[in-house]
Amino acid sequence: MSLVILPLTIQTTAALVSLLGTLLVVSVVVYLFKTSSDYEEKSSAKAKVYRMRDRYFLGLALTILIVLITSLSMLPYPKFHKNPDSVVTVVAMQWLWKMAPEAIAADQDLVAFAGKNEITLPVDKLIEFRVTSADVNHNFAIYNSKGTLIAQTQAMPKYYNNLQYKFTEKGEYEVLCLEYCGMPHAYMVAKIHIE
Ligand SMILES: [Cu+2]
Repeated sequence: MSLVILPLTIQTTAALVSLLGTLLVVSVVVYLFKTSSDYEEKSSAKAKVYRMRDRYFLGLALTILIVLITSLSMLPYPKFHKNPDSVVTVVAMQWLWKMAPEAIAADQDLVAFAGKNEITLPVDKLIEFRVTSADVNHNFAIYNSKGTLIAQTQAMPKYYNNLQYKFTEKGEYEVLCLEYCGMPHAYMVAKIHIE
């Protein structure tokens, strides 16, 4: 039998930490009950466990609160939202992308919108993608030439998500849909050329 060693990603670390935490709690409870022989000791052990549980709960609540407050200030909006150098409208629909280097009117018919699935944009300029959908939920995801996801946002009907991104390298980028939207979902591909 060979031992499977999982790579230490954030997920496996989190799983390991919760497993160790659970084992710790279980062993303390088992120890307390094993070492208490008569009823009197059992009820005092029970009180001890309850006290521990209260402290554990308070500690956990405090940790979550601190992490929440700290991480909220790290959210990328609207603090980092700047005036873009150019605006690109992106309309997703089953099963294609339409992109055009202009902002569109709120009442414009999205199905008739004359965008293309290929666009050329300048390097080192702040681009704002205004992403929406003409039908169901899609996800506008930009991949670099190495196949690494570099930016993404949800494409939702009747709503615009503004995604700002500055391409620092020239080359070919690929847009894929990251929200399953029907059988040909995987063929929803567009190209961004950065010059
Ligand atoms: Cu899709």
